[in-house]
Amino acid sequence: MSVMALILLMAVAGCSKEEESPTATAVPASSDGGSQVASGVSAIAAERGLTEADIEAAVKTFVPSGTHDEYILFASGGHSGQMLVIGMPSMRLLKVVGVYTPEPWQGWAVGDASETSHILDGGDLQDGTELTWGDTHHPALSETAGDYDGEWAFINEKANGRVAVIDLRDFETKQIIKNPLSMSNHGATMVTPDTKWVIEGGQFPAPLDGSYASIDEYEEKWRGVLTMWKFDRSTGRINYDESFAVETPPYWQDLCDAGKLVSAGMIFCGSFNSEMATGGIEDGNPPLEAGISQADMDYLHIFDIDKMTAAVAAGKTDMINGFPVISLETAAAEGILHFAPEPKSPHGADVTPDGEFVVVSGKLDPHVTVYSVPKIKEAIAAGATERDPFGVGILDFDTVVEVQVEVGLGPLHTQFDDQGYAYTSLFLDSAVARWTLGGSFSDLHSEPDWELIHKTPVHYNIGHLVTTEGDTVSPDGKYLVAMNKWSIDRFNVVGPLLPQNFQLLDISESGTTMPVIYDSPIGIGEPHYAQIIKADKLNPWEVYPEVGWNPETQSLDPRAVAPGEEGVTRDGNNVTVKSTLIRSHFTPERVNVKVGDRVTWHMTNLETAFDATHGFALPGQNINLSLEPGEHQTIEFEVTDEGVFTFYCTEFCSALHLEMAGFFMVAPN
Ligand code: K7E
Ligand code: CUA
Repeated sequence: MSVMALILLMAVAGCSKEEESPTATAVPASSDGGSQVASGVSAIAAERGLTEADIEAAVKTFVPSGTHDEYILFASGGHSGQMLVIGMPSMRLLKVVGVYTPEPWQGWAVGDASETSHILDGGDLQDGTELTWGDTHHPALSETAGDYDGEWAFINEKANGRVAVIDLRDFETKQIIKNPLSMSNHGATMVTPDTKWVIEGGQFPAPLDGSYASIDEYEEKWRGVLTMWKFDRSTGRINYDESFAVETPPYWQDLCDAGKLVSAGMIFCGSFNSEMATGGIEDGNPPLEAGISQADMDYLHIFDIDKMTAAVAAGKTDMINGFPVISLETAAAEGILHFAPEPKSPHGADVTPDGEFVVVSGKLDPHVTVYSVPKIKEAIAAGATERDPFGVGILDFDTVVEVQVEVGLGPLHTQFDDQGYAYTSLFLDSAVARWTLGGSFSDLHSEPDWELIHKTPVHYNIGHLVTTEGDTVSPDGKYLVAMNKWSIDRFNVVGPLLPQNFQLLDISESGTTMPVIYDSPIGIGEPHYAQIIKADKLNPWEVYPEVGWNPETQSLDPRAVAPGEEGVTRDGNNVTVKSTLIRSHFTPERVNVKVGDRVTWHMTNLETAFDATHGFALPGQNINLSLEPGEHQTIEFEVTDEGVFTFYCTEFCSALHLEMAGFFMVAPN
């Protein structure tokens, strides 16, 4: 069925734009005014029990074969440790980028032999413990002047406190860094509007040097941390030596957002557990979730980047685990950190596109609290009148809050569009709330400012939500994706572990029209957050720029093998193999080694054709590589067991793909 036919059908059937009309009647099978095409479609619709709203949703999301999606969603892969790349509005999964977990299709960090394994090793614990999974939460796209530039992506890893850099020329992970001070993070990753800094906010406090301290010393010795990673676009890497951290009180720091425009240079992080509860239900204490939720207010953390870098330049840092840290005392004294009270177990802290407001949601408060950045600046200039037990200045709530808007139960995160609306996820209501912004957004909408306009039910238990280019200075406002934690009855049952449900909402119309138009099951981890970029802002390579390209260095590899250079050479126990791959053979096809040899194997894919990827599977050695057109890889491993092993290509690359193989023969020594 074609889009044209569907449009025809809607014209014939007088399709209504009313949303959320699951009870609407199915399209009648016979249509008196229609063409044959339309009646064919209406017959299908009748047979399948589709309503007019269903057909409208289908037409909005259908991307015909051979055409491309308008937007690309970069979603966290949750505890799969990966990052998902999804086309919109079709919601087709385009790629799962290997980040913190080995990914065999991409040859990503499988085994110990490859260079990608060494990138993953960059995130190993200080004692050398290898990590083979991660819990990703918040991807961040690189920005120029506050707008996505399509060059880089960053993503945090909550469970062990890591940050990764992904190059959007080839959608591969290039760097993984382990935080030297913390075993966890959460307000990560966010970037400043120029991507000079990648922000890694913490979550669970602990002594920053990794030592033991009794829980009775929680207030005295356990600490939180905010880490500022300096990103260098010229190298495409985080520069560890120019990075630093700020010590924070042992409250549980949560989501962060970087200021932009009027708030550029500021960082806002929510927190909970100002109570400094430490649990101990087994000793008769209130359980953690009750202890943490006692106080009416927690603290929005407000950081000043210029004051941080001035303190670092002035040498006002301590070295902890070899990493410069601005102490809590210095942060408080120099005004690097201020607090603003925030109500009832806050979660999200989101800066509006003009940078003028920060929207905070308390999970146990039906309101969102909107802070005014100019008022925060004035209050800081006037001097804080109160201080927390660690000496951090607390700004007066009523002085810095612009307004509170009642939106519904369990508000978590907020996103923005181009019509002057904000969208807040309501976990307990299982809904997306649309409400109006004031200030510079007032003229964009026709309704009164700061007012709830509409709620669309979602299915179910929404966590984050994300709008098209919603974190930039100029959101597009076309689509919203509700990232729902539970899917319950929405899909075929696939056993007791259910997929999450990304629901696509059309937010292009104003007022109360905001229908769900697609359900997309996510059967890999629990994605928390995502960002959506206009697809034409991305400029990825179709093939590597030159034959012999090393994706780890993003340059021509001096070890690349040219046709005619193939062969096996031996120097004592060191065997060097030089291979080329092209449809449909490996050269050489016979590699003879002995037990105890150390093998260095250079492999160059000579292909320059779009999509002509070859794989390299070597049984017995836990090796699988993906060599994309032009790619060079070098692997190194030791041979411990005799036998004959047939290596083969793992990508069905040609009619004679099954013949693309060779023999790795290990003789006894
Ligand atoms: Cu799941 Cu952003 Cu980690 Cu909220 S966080 S849902
Ligand atoms: Cu190369 Cu299959």
